Amino acid sequence: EKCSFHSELLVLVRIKKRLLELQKSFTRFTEIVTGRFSVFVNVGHKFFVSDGETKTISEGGRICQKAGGKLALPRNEEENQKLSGALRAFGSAYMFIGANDQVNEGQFVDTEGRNLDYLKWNTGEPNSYGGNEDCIVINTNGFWLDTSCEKSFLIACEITE
Ligand SMILES: [Ca+2]
Ligand SMILES: [Ca+2]
Repeated sequence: EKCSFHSELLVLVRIKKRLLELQKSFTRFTEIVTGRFSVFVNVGHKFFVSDGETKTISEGGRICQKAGGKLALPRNEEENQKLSGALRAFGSAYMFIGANDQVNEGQFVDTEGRNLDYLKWNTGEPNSYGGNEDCIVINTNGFWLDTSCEKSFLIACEITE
């Protein structure tokens, strides 16, 4: 009798803990949806959000960091398709993604400096045109092009649940 009561109490504590976790993430995503971000695409545990504004990559990075995320970077085909879909929804041609070869020319890394396992270069890219293309944009077909980090393009952030 005593033993059974104890295990039921344990289950109750676990449910309560999970409930609090769910409430926390619900509040967080409500803030995102009702806040500045209008596009909200979910892929697994990842969310791509965008306010539809064009910015330089450094401005974009700051906005994403402030929102508790980082610049969107597709890590697989499914994420890449979702992100190019979001780009099409805005009617823009290109969107910056969170990778660059600013440290070692030709060696593209994410914002934490890690090598990329997934790449989706357009034909003839990266071509480092004019020797000044260290950032990446994705096009509406989901292909990537290296481009100048000084230009302004649509920005999306990724937030991981
Ligand atoms: Ca480059
Ligand atoms: Ca290029």
